[in-house]
Amino acid sequence: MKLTHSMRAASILLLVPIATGAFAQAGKPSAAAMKTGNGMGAITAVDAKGGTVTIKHGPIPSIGWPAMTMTFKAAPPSLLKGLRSGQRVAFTARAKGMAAEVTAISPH
Ligand SMILES: [Cu+2]
Repeated sequence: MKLTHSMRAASILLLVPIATGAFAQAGKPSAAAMKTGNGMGAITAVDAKGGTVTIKHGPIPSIGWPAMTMTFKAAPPSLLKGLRSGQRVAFTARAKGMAAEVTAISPH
């Protein structure tokens, strides 16, 4: 059973750097909290004055969102030029907690 013991020791050694890496990432909450992802959906409202767009979008797994309807701040607001309610769009979103921005959006 000497082989089994040395194999177990080897797998413990392999796990240590992985666990250390995860701990180091957890120490940077601001970097970890900002997530980006690409989504598809339909515009339900555009507020050009407020610089926001409301999109009924499908799931965005990289941000951890299910399908939902939500309002995004447009960054920059000029992204909203030419967009109107009812359009189907593809977009890139950036989320930090419940604050969400679109950084790119185009009719699809
Ligand atoms: Cu959403």
